[in-house]
Amino acid sequence: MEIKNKIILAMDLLTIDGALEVGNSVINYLDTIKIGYPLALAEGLPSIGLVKDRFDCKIIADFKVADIPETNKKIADLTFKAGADAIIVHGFVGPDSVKACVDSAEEFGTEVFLLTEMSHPGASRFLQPAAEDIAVMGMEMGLKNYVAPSTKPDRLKKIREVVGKDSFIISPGVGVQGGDPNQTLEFADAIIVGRSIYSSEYPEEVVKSIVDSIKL
Ligand code: O7M
Repeated sequence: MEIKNKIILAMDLLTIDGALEVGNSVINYLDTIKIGYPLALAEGLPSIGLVKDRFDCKIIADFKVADIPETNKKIADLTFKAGADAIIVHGFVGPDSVKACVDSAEEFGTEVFLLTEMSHPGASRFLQPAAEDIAVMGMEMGLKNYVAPSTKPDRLKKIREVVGKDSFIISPGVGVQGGDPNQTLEFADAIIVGRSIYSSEYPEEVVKSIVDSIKL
């Protein structure tokens, strides 16, 4: 996936009006927006199409899909029908569950991002020991897109080693959670940034300063 300025905005706002306001102020600098449960549960699944149409941008639906294959397929189908260009899927549920989302993406001509490891401290207990194996599974399945944490550069580096230079990694945790854009982009292809941008009084200035600071 081509991502302008290597920045994905995590649009975790609770109203569509708020999301459109933030989008208006930053859309000159980015072309990819991540919509997850906060906005989709607050304003409904149509918020995906609404944001996509308003800004003519790509939408990555962050539903961290983690169910049995049959249910995963329904979730992915509904998400892509709503206009998402990609969906984020948990890897720990195993290859059959992930494949159900891949099958859906193939039908819709869209993409799957496989979540390997997470950025918060608690992820070290259960997910971290499995993360490299999850990445290996992704490679065995022929997946190209991965999510790995910016808050743990050593782990991000490890995941990059497993998936190789031709895979595409997006990385959350930059800003409020402590991740650094340039350090992250040593191993990731794009950063995901939420609160640092949308909670700022001046979102446009924040995005501009991140873009300026990134050695593209
Ligand atoms: O910049 P923030 O911390 O406000 O937002 C980070 C976003 O990335 C937010 O939408 C999280 O749900 C998401 N995220 C993480 O913060 N950590 C992870 O390990 C994974 C994700 C994510 O995007 O998963 C796909």
